[in-house]
Amino acid sequence: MKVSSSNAVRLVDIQTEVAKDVQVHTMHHHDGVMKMREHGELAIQAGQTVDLAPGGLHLMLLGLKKPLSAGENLTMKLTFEDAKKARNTSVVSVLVRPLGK
Ligand SMILES: [Cu+2]
Repeated sequence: MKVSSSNAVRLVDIQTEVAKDVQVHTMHHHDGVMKMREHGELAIQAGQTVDLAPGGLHLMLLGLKKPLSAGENLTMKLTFEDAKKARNTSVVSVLVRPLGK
């Protein structure tokens, strides 16, 4: 999934019906092993496109309410906030991809 914005915004909230929580994660190498950790709020600069995908920055669903299969599409509600604290919500359809692929 690619997220872009014409003005500088922060991704402050992500919601989906199928999970209790959604976090932005980042992958990093540690002693030759790929690990991930929570990235925290995602900041997008004006005109920047951020690519969210396995192997890099990705969205991680926590506390799944039902099993998901790869290839399935999920609806997510993303809330962005700009420097003036104005909020903007967009609903996106996201493709489920297998972990670690
Ligand atoms: Cu993750």
